[in-house]
Amino acid sequence: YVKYNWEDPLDLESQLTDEERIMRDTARNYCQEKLLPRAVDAFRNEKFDPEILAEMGELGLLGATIDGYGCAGASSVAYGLITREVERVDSGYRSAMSVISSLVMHPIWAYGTEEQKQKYLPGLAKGTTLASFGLTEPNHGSDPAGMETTARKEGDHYILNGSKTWITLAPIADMMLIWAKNLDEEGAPVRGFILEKGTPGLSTTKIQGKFSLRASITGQVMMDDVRIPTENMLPGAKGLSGPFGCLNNARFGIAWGALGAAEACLHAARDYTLERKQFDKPIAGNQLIQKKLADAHSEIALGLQSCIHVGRLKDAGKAAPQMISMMKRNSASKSLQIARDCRDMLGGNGIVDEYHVIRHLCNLESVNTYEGTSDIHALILGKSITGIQAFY
Ligand code: TGC
Ligand code: FAD
Repeated sequence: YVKYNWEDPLDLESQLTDEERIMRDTARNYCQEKLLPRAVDAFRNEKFDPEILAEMGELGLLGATIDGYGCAGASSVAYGLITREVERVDSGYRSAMSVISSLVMHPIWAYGTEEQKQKYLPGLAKGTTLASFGLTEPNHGSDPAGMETTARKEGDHYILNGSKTWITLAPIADMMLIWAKNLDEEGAPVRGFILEKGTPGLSTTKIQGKFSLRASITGQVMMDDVRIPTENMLPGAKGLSGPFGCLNNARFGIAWGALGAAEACLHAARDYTLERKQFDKPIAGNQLIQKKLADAHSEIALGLQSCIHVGRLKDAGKAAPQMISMMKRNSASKSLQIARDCRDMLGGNGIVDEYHVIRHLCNLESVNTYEGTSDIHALILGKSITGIQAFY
């Protein structure tokens, strides 16, 4: 037998390519040296520093799976490893990079014209163009099919009307990918439209009072007769499969990322319980503590192993969206439970931000909700198991 390595229990390391290891190490060094020192202040004071995206862009961490246009052309597993490192520091930073990489760059690359790719992808890859993805509306979160935002054609322009809410980066975005029903096509299918900051009729507000993802700015978007050139529509996406196709990538990244946050909590709890003495011995020497550590350690290892498996299938064109629903749901809900258990092991100190665990716990509440709530992903799986849809 080989010696057991508690920090890499199922030997993930040996399953990575050299290129993936290099990208992971680049991301880890950056995140630990440059991001971690800013995280507590950013969360405490609700500060999002846009410079972070430019720094990530410089290291090739944005749109990493795209080939060309200034992007790294890396594997899905490399993308997952990056999100794991970023979220090990803070889910809010991972959220910003997920939105840019999976929810804006991916659809432009997958559904856009060559002109749209040339115009937008290089700036997004550098992190000098900030962008948002607008699907959710005040009356339609889990059921985007009911969206009320519309586009209608007038000459060589589309006119957009409606509103979006809970949109990551919206108040500081230079451009937005807005999903709207196109009234000029039969059945008014959902289409993706690129809106640029400063277009008359387009406005944003910041959502105040968040107790979660405070290091990431979130906003509302209002569209009142926003006129955009017809060439700003993405021609390759028609219907909800367009935004859901982007969500497959973002949810895959979240599945890895949430486990990164859980790992940070586990490491903090291990360090703390080895150090902290009660009843004349380290609390890590108690069975109840060791069970909590063992449960967290096992769930993280099993979760990461599933993520790498689905990542390999994804790159081979053999992944079903339901696999990604399973991964996103499992990682988010298990990581949330792990964060709660780790917070408990830190006692009173567990609620203080300098120990980081409470920040991860608060963030993971959002991670469990956005990109499809835990229960919505259960219903996606339930539909596949039974053949019966239970959404309505
Ligand atoms: P349904 O009738 O099942 O499907 C409509 C059309 O979409 C296709 N489709 C997919 N295509 C690709 N990938 C997937 N995962 C797909 N799921 C469905 C489907 O084949 C169909 O295509 P077509 O051509 O036949 O029309 O859709 P439904 O209206 O019954 O809805 C089902 C439901 C509830 C599962 C879905 O609406 C859903 O996933 N709801 C959750 C909403 C959500 O995830 N919103 C995310 C907003 S973005 C965000 O949260 C960003 S957070 C910031 C960050 O990431 O950090
Ligand atoms: P609802 O859909 O109203 O759900 C409320 C509750 O009802 C949940 O528990 C849900 O599981 C349950 N529920 C709903 N329908 C059913 C059903 N049929 N059966 C059983 N239970 C059901 N969206 C974007 O488009 N872009 C973004 O960048 C973005 N960023 C976000 C950032 C943050 C910090 C947050 C919190 C959200 C963000 N979102 C974004 C929105 C996010 O995707 C939605 O919040 C999420 O999809 C849930 O929608 P909702 O909040 O309207 O909740």
